[in-house]
Amino acid sequence: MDLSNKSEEFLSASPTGKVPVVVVDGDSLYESNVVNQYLDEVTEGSKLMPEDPKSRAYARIWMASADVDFFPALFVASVGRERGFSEGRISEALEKLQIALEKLEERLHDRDYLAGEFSLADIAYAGNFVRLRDLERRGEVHLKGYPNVSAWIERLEGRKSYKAAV
Ligand SMILES: N[C@@H](CCC(=O)N[C@@H](CS)C(=O)NCC(=O)O)C(=O)O
Repeated sequence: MDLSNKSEEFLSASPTGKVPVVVVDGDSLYESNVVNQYLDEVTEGSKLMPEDPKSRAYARIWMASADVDFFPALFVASVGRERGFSEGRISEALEKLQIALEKLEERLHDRDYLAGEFSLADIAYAGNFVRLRDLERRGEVHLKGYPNVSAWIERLEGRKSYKAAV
């Protein structure tokens, strides 16, 4: 999908004009965390949401935070210059990204994955690790300052499914 040149077919399927969107029997499902949960529910095999209700609630809390805190800040910080955003907006996004990384650092100090076991919560972040690594290469984010986050990123990047998807 060329997002700078959206087709009519795509626009009629995606109510927000954004990806991802999945059309099921003519109905559009959108919002990546919602789509991921739907796919997890309708496919066979090991499940990607925890069984325990409290762990599942935490998975949802971190999925929401990926959507509201992490992704918007990372997005503006990573593409801001090429899109002509103001320096003020970009530095505000970098500050918000640091706050999101600090929250992740704290969460991961005594667990390998955000909801304890590997889940859709981790996947909600992993989809943007490529952008985060870009910012690191550009010297705008210093992941070494977040050792728990760094180890978690490497753990996720090392998974066969991550390598196949990215
Ligand atoms: N909260 C939404 C965010 C979707 C989103 O922002 N998608 C971006 C790509 S990462 C997009 O389609 N941008 C195109 C546009 O805004 O025109 C989700 O998780 O699905």
